[in-house]
Amino acid sequence: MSEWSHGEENNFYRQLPKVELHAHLNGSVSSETIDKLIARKPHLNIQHSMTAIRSGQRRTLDECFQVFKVIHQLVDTEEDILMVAKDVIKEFADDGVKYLELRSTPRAEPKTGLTKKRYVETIIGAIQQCKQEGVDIEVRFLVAIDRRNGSEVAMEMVKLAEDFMLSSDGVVVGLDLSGDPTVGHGRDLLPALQKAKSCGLKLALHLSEVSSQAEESELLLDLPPDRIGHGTFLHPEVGGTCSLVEKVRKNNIPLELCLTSNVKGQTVPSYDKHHFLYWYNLGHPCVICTDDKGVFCTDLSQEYQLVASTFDLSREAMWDLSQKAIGCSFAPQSVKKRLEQTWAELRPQVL
Ligand code: 6MZ
Repeated sequence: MSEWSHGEENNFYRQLPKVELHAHLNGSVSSETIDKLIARKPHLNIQHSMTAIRSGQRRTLDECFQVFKVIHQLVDTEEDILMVAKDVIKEFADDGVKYLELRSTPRAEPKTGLTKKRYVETIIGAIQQCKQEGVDIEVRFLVAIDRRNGSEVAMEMVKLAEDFMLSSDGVVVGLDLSGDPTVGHGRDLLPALQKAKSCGLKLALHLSEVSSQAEESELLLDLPPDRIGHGTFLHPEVGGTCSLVEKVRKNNIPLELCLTSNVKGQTVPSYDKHHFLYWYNLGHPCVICTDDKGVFCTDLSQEYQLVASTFDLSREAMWDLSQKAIGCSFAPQSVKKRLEQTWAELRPQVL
């Protein structure tokens, strides 16, 4: 048990400098921003209960994907995306996040004239505006492939990401593979992912988020990806295999772990059963992330605090986790070096 009061603990995790590597833009929209979106589109009749899963509530993963569809109805113009992206970036900065990798699925909305290219340009614009306004955070962007959309769209996203990697001043650094894990098969997306890798895009892939994905994970781990989202069912204790674990360990592929999301989405039965412990005990790189801070009503400080209290980890161990996340990011060496300096300057004498 911690000898600190709840308030002191809270403060420590807010002030802890943090790295967020797994945040879906439309899943990260706060209730304050949802209010502004609802005010812009009252005719949709959308209420907060439809866009967020509150404390103590649980949903099936399928129901979580319905929530994203509701949010997508609210975010369908350039103005919406700009506002949402700026608000999300500022909220992460307010929570002590010093480096953020945002990911989002480019969407075309014929009704409003939005194109996939403008979608990405608008997010890059939001990142640049935050920088100009002096928001204390470094932000990079991953173009997301929704597995539901199949191989052709996946290839289109790779092309889009490649173009932006060359033209965005280093803001676009890679690709995310996400979406409903029960839909489609990674085998069909391999050519697109291989192409992405060969042109220098980093790959952060959702793997084994549900138990039926072992065969797909075997295949995709041979790429190999640069990071793994969730990886809930990779290890043998939950129906994965030693071969999967070996592949992850051999290439030292960091895992992005999102406790609240996994428990609220019911892919993990309770916090103490979270696979964080399995990988942490192996000394494997684990990065604590939020996934969808708006939908799951959390923030990164809360996730750190949750890991510390669930697994009884010291402040020193938690500081170490946050610092090691720098090395798992897709930032260039110069940025990593600067972040290391920030961590060194902010480290309290006594933890
Ligand atoms: C898989 C997820 C996800 O892209 O519109 N997404 N994919 N597993 C999850 N676990 C809960 N959470 C979010 O943000 C919303 C989209 O991110 C993906 C889904 O494709 C969702 O539609 P963007 O910004």
